[in-house]
Amino acid sequence: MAIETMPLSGSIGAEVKGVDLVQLGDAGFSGIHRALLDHAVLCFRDQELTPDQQLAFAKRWGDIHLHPYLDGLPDCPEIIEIVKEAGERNRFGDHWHTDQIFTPLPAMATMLYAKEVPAAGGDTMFASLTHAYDALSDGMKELACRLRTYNLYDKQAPRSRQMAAKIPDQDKPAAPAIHPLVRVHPETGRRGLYLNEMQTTRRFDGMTEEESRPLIEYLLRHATRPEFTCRIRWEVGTLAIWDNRCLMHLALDDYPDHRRVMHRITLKGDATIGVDQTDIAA
Ligand SMILES: O=C(O)CCC(=O)C(=O)O
Ligand SMILES: [Fe+2]
Repeated sequence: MAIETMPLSGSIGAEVKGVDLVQLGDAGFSGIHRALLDHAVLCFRDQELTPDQQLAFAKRWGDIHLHPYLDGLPDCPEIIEIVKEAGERNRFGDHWHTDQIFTPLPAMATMLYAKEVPAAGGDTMFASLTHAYDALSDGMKELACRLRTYNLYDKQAPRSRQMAAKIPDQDKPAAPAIHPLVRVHPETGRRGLYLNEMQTTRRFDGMTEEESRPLIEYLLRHATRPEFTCRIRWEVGTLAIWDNRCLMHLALDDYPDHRRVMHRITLKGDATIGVDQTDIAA
């Protein structure tokens, strides 16, 4: 079923019009699924969802991914409540990243539902890793296709009081995850860069941090060029879903005096697939 979408920028993102996620039929859902593959991030305005209804919508996409290090709501553990109080910094997701790259099976998609937002500020930004890959030179594409990243969650990173309290075993070290630097999207077949800022993507596999830093920093600068991005301005009742397999995102920390509360669900993903080494120049 064709659904009505309004693009958020020239590269990625769309607002979906006229959909009530509680009433959505199967044809409507498959239109939304198609739209996510086309736009990488979708938002829906004015949704009224209880935690159970948000969870029911999430389950239409597949199994729920439980965060390895963060606790969920006591009566709905699949939902993580992201809270920033007035007077605190927002530290959750305040750097360019794709969710759970630090696990062997990173989340396929993330869904955020806005419960309480400032009148202005607290937007989320997105950057297309597919467009970023496509815009590289052939030489850089070939090099990138041969590299793998070493990713590690930083349990000690600065966090707001509420978010730090959701990490139970802060002293137990996290396990690293290795992924291809160029990931093939399992549904579209398109290639994209796949990395986070260096607080998670520490280095290339088999190289030192010092050796890796110049190229990681270049690729991040390249991938976050304004023309590869879009931005969601939240209202209470906005629900967004994004595809972690082909974009990065960043939560803006520009509303120091306000509270913001979001309900977040992540969806299970597959093992990452790199470019077949015999196929690199394709
Ligand atoms: O709060 C936000 O806007 C996004 C936070 C984030 O990075 C996430 O939910 O994965
Ligand atoms: Fe995130």
